[in-house]
Amino acid sequence: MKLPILIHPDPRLKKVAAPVPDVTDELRALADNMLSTMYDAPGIGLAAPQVGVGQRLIVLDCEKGDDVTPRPLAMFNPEVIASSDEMNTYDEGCLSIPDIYADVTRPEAVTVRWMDVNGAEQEETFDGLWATCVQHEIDHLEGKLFIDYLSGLKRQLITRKMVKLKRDRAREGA
Ligand code: K1U
Ligand code: ZN
Repeated sequence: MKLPILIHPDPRLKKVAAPVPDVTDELRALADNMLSTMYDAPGIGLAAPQVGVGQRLIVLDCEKGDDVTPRPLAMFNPEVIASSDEMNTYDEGCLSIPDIYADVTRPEAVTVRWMDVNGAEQEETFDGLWATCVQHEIDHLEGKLFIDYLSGLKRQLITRKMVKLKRDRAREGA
């Protein structure tokens, strides 16, 4: 099932999400629906607050291209437990801030610990786009957006554009 994605500004995107005590069937279904929503968008990641759910769940698949095997991952309570000193800059986007891209600098590699859909603890080191994306998604769980790394002026301009986009979409739907 495809879920509606919240567009910035929205107070639900600014809240710190709550830890998941255990993985229930309901949360497994939510993870499945988030993956369908992400692939359909299309995107390479999605965090539960973006679909209005204030729980610590993210999904991602950064295997881009036609000839690659998909690698859908759902992470409950993901935590960065180590970061590289080396940094990487990527032109990031966000499904909650459509058609806006900006350079964000983050650690090039991160080790993440999380609980999988079976409730088992997992740990893996990610680099490249996977590292960028998993950090972007974990930021969503802290109520942080990639535009929070930009200057106040750029953030203000982008926020104004999004307010207009939401107004136009509401008018189209009316
Ligand atoms: O969190 C989100 O809103 C999803 C976001 C993830 C992300 C993208 C780029 C850098 C860091 C995190 C997106 O997926 S935006 C769409 C996008 O980047 C994309 C869409 C189709 C193919 C490839 C990329
Ligand atoms: Zn995002």
